[in-house]
Amino acid sequence: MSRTIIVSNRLPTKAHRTEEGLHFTPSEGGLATGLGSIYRADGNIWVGWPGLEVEDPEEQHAVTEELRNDSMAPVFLSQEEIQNFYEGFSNETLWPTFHYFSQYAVYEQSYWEAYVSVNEKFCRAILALAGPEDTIWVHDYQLLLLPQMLRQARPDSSIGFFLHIPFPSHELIRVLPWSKQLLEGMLGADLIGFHTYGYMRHFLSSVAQIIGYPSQNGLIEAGQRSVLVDAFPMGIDYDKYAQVAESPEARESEELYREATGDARVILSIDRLDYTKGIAERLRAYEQMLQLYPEWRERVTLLMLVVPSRDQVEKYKELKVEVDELVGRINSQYRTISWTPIQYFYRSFPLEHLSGLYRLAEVALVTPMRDGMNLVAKEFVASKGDQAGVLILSERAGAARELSDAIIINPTDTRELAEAMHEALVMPEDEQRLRMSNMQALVSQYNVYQWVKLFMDRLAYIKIKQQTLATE
Ligand code: GDG
Repeated sequence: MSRTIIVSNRLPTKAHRTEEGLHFTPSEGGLATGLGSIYRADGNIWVGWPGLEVEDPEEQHAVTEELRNDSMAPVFLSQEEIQNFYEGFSNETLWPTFHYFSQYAVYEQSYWEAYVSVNEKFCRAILALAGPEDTIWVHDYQLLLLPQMLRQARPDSSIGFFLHIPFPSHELIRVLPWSKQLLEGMLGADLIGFHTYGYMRHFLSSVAQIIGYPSQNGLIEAGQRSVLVDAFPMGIDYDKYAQVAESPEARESEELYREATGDARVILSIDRLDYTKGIAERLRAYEQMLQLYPEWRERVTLLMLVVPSRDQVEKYKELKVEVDELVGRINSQYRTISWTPIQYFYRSFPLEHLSGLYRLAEVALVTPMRDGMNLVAKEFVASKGDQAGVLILSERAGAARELSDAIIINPTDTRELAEAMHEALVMPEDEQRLRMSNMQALVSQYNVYQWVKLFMDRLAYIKIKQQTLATE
């Protein structure tokens, strides 16, 4: 029987060590939801790191047993691997490079070696579980070498790869000392998916210029094999977000925050702490809006939720300080006895609270410098029901390719962003509803289940196509 093996750096469940022993909490991430229906089906399995350092073989055994009951298999990483492979090569080399922040990238041989060896570790774990008939779907930038490693061991297996972050221009890729190995690693897959056609074109041009493989209509002639490249914009579980938004818990939390913000109109901003998300630039634009349009002072509040992330990496520590200072300065400069310009939270919220905030906000600011897709934009749209609301969206988020009814801005242009906030606040309700319902139609149709289906169908298609090409 053929099965599907999903592989990602993190499992959709996180293990925690407490005084009472090990605890497991499920992740509510989009990927976990979208693939939930697949990996829990007969015999399928999800392979990844459980998010905790576990060295003791007995404890490893306990974790493995616990996860097995939920169709998951752990790959354990040592402290050194977490530092060099995950925080190092993945988050200090690849992440900045792929998001056009090359100036932040660290080129460190020991990081690279750890990256190779952890990809090999994943490969061994998969080979121990998967048979030649099984379909393997590898996810994201932490595992770029894995498709080729798997291919060498299993020449005929069906292997898919999806990149969740942007794929940049080949001018950035060629700066990486290991660019050729990374591209060859990806080319081990039969199907390589990106969020947008733009990323796909950059990848094809990198492969042509750096490796010399030509392509036609997304089909690369990679030596003896053909590899298909295509765009699959990831969606969300639309119905889940729409339903949670109607729940009593979400309404209650909306009321709670409304009491705190009083009569002020609410602009919402939600991101992981990351320099790619444009958080500092957004704060400067908000300040500019208060200067350009003083009539909004005391009448608008920026509700900014920043979720802690990668706090061991230097650049993230620096960004935290910058954001804290900016919020402090703007609040102290403009606040009055009865009004705080920015309500800033540095923590993560339960889904129902997030949903309450999506309901409350009249404007959502999604203004990353670069973002593979950005699911917050889509979740805001899904949570609005028949309410009005305006999305301000960066042209450099993958989501902008689909959500053309948002106000699309250049996130480095603080003046344009300040003007967009004003435009959103005065937009007539009819226009808001029209734009919102257009976006809702799109986000509900191209949901995460559709995304999984399209990818899997395309993977099946290329396997058949390869056979016909081989017999021609
Ligand atoms: C990567 C790519 C691409 C946020 N705060 C809380 C919370 N969240 C949830 C959101 C959303 C998710 O986290 C963030 O997803 P994004 O897509 O916005 O961004 P990344 O984490 O950077 O994801 C990105 C994505 O992969 C998928 O391919 O879109 O471009 O960078 O779902 O709702 N969830 C809860 N509490 C919070 O406080 N429960």
